[in-house]
Amino acid sequence: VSLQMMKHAWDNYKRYAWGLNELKPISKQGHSSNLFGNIQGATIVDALDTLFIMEMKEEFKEAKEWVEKNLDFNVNAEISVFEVNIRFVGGLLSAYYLSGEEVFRKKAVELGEKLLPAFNTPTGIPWALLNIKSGIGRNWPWASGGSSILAEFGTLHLEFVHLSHLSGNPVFAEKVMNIRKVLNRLDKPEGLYPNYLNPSSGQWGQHHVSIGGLGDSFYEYLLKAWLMSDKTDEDGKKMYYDAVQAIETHLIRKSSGGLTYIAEWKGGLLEHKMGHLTCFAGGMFALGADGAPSDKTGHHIELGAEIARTCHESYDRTRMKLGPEAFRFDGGVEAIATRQNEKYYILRPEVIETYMYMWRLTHDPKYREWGWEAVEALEKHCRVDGGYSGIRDVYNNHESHDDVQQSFFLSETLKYLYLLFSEEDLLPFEHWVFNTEAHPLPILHKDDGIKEEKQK
Ligand code: DMJ
Repeated sequence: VSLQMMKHAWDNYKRYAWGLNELKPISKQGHSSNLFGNIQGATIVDALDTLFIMEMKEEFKEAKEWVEKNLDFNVNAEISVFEVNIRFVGGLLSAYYLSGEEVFRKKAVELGEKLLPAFNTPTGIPWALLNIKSGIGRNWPWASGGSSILAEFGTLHLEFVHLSHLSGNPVFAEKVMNIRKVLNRLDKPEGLYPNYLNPSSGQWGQHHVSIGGLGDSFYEYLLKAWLMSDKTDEDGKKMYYDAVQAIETHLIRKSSGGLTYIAEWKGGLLEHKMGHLTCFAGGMFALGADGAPSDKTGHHIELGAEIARTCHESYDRTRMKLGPEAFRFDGGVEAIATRQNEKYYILRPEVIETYMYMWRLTHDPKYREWGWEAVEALEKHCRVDGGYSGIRDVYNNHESHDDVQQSFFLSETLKYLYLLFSEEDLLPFEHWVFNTEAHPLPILHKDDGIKEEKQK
């Protein structure tokens, strides 16, 4: 089914928005997001590996030809360093590792080089935004005290380590190792990492902590950096398990109805709200269970299962059986959005991602059942003639479509669905880690270097 869904999403993108960043499936035209400046083709690059994995060979070939001929980074564009890294660098790296086609390696390294000026700050903590022509960076105007964002500068590690590995140039890995160093030197309030860090002073901004937006994939990348290093990156490992300990103590709570949730922390006060983005953490806890101190393995799996259940409830308690952007545990509600501007669903993957990890790590059939419910809801409410669209209010009787087919729908949501219903020898966890945009990167095995030496 996810293959049919991918075909529908891809064919319509191709028909109405080919070469542009995303598709507007209702108005049947291109959608340009300013996250990518005027770099084009986000959907193509984001979808390459999904096409490959689903064996959509013709489509993969067309996509590759587009990349060869048209993907151009010599543009005067201000881009989001984070978004371009996770979608474009990540997408190109995966396409290279899966297909072995040199063009993807070349483009990934070329783009990586364009991103380097973002690190020209007094601390080496990169800017959020970068003009890739002039090399001038700055931060989001809304960010506390001119800060960079934890989930943005903390979500470069996996891709940059691979860029060094593939280019032979250590500079990429050095840049991200320095971020670690800066973080390790800082005092952390209650062992937690605030979402804001000023790249000039090296001081935290507002003490807001989140495992959802602004924080999320920083934690994910600590764990995955350790896994991707074939469990040699002890520093990443320690930072991850220490962070989870602090998160459990200060952020994880149980509702009176028995649902475990992860709250947000604002200078010591809890906001009892959980974002759809936060739902990825179920899969993360389960993936990290294996490396947890021996008496904690079962506990981390259990935590993953509880978050999966809570997020499933957030879907089940809506009219459309699709989860809202954020749901609350206060004012007499549990796992329900109460504010109008938190009731939308934009084809996000995090809940399905967690089902996929939980399925692979526990084989409890309920995760496939829950995934199936999501497929049915997507088909019923998000599928339109011209592709798939997000929904403005998942509690409503009637769909009000937002008219955007997000590129992560093809790279993540559909890929995780496909993996949820596939055999486990497809991208096994022993050999692959997924970047935060679901792009698989190979684990760099300890003996790889030795093998390569021998081959020579
Ligand atoms: C994706 O770009 C990535 O998963 C990112 O980590 C968070 N936001 C979207 C999907 O919701």
